[in-house]
Amino acid sequence: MRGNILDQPLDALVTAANSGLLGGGGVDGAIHRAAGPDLLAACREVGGCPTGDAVATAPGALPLTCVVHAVGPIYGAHDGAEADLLASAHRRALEVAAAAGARSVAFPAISCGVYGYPLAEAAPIGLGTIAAFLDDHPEVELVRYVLYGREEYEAFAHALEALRAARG
Ligand code: AR6
Repeated sequence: MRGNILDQPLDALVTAANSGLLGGGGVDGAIHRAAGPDLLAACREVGGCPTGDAVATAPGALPLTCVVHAVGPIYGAHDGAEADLLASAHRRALEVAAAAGARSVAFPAISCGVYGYPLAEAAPIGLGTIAAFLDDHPEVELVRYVLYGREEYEAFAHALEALRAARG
């Protein structure tokens, strides 16, 4: 759906973090502002997270099971490993959300803002990775992409149609 991820009453919100986990702009800035200083304190305790990985923390002031900090790749900065890193950031985000007990998870378009990943390339990678995870993990009941702008929404809607057609 199109919207602001902060308006989603799901168990876990995924944020598009950097590997220092010290907050930033974009969706991460919005989530940190809404969650308050306890979220940054929880991130400081974790200390960091490599690209392609994710960690769950307590959600600060947000009424969630957890916030999941997923670190996507910077487009063009990983010698061709970008697609694998984007897929693993999604997979790990779902793994740590499920391990924290979340049954519903909201995702932003990881790496598609400051990190420059083209929407048309990122959308099928993210959606395909999530669909494959859900096939094997019935304990996660709902995953929702929350796309901020019209362009993001259209790219993901198009990729979802293609994925549905491919999966029959
Ligand atoms: N709800 C949903 N999506 C949003 C929201 C929101 N409230 N705000 C922005 N977006 P970005 P990245 C979309 O730049 O590319 C940060 O500084 C936005 O339109 O947030 O992974 C981190 O600390 C875009 O489609 O994340 C890192 O340093 C998507 O969220 C770096 O940026 C992701 O854009 C990560 O860059």
